[in-house]
Amino acid sequence: MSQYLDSVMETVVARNAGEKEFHQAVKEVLKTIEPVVEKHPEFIKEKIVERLVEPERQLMFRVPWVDDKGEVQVNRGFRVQFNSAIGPYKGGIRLHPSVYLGIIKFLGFEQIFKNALTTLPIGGGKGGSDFDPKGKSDREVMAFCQSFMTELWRHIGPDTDVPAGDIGTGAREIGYMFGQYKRLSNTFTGVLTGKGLEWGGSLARTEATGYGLIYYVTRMLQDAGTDWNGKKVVISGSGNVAIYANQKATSLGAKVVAMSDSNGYIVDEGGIHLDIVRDIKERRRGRIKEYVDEVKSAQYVEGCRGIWSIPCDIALPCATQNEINGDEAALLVKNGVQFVGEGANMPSTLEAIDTFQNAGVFFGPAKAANAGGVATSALEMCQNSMRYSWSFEEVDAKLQGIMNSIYDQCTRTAEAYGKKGDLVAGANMAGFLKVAKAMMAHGIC
Ligand code: NDP
Ligand code: 2IT
Repeated sequence: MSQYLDSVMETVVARNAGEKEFHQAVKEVLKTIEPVVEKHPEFIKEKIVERLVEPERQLMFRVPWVDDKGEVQVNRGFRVQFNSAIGPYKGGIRLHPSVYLGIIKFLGFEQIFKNALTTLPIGGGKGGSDFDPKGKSDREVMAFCQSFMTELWRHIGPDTDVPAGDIGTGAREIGYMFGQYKRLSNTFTGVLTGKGLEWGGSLARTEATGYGLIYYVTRMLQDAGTDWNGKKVVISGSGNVAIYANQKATSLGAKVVAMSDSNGYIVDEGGIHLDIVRDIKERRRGRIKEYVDEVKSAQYVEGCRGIWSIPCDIALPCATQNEINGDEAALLVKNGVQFVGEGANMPSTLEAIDTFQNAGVFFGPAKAANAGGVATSALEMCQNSMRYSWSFEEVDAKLQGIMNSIYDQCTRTAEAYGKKGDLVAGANMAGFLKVAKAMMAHGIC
């Protein structure tokens, strides 16, 4: 890193004390954009990087609600409106007990560059709460979502900030939040994405992140002269991203042998039966270990991190941040992994990324590889504005076109700045360039 970028990093750490995930996300970007910054001294003069690492607005608020025992619960809500240089703030809402400001800021920061790569006009933002939907009744989830939106609604809008799903926020939560927004604002607008198909949602949004990941990795495979056929794949997580990544990879001839949740992982060497996983996860809201009750030949192992000890050709981390550390990356390499595609946000630590890249593993970074979800959210916004809807095939074809374009941007930008084959640098530099140019055009703001 140049002395200049080093000093920006030092300021970020000092100003955002204790927010280690945010520091990591910023460092990953600053480590790779030096060639672009060198070529554009005007970015330094106008303090583009210093402005980019500072959110435009950060909201933190109280979310009180009443549980089924009649007790009052108090959670904390967040929305970080990070950057609106190329469009309204756009990004999901994470509901997980680990959520604090540092997590929402890392996600919001990543979202800026990811959204820029989609080619669509969306800025970067992220929200969430330390509320845990697991084990809560539908009524409790509704009470929380209504209270959360009772504060949030005044800060968002279809041309201002458009939230969506993320960990713990699926169709049910988006429904309750949308209902409350509609009631408070007395408007029916596309203020959230990931909506139900009956009330403004887009076909293929549910599948989009997982499918998009597979479309992106398909290009990586093609560049290496191969394809999915017969490849052994390990996918962490068993939520929205993991399920549809499995579905698409399997349809292209891959064999997915392992999936996980936060408690442990299942191994089914014959190939995981996705219908059983979907029944457990989507319909029963159960745990992945229930899989072995139905498939006797499969194995369940307690503890989610062991999943990276399973030999595979392709690893797709689709659960959460920092789920692969340097040692786990080294183990994957030792066992022969050739491709890694990040479905989750920042699933690999900085050491893990270095380990993969130094070993010659073809590595697809989250900002590019998982951008299909938010891209299809932007297609949902587009359909809402037109008061129209496209067929599944139309949306899926647009998604494929977008993932191809993202892959091309990553490879071309990497090559143009002397980093041929480095998709991490390519994604960061391409996303940064687009946002930086828009910020330059807008003057100091
Ligand atoms: P879901 O809530 O549907 O699923 C999350 C999965 O990851 C579950 O299997 C969950 O297990 C597991 N998980 C969550 N937190 C942890 C943890 N701390 N340790 C271990 N496992 C964990 O979320 P999504 O599938 O939507 O999101 C998965 C990842 O993909 C996240 O990083 C998200 O930010 C990212 N992403 C999501 C997009 C989307 O459109 N949904 C778009 C782009 C990125 P358990 O059930 O035990 O909690
Ligand atoms: O991390 C992400 O890109 C998402 N959770 C999806 C955001 C969106 O607005 O669809």
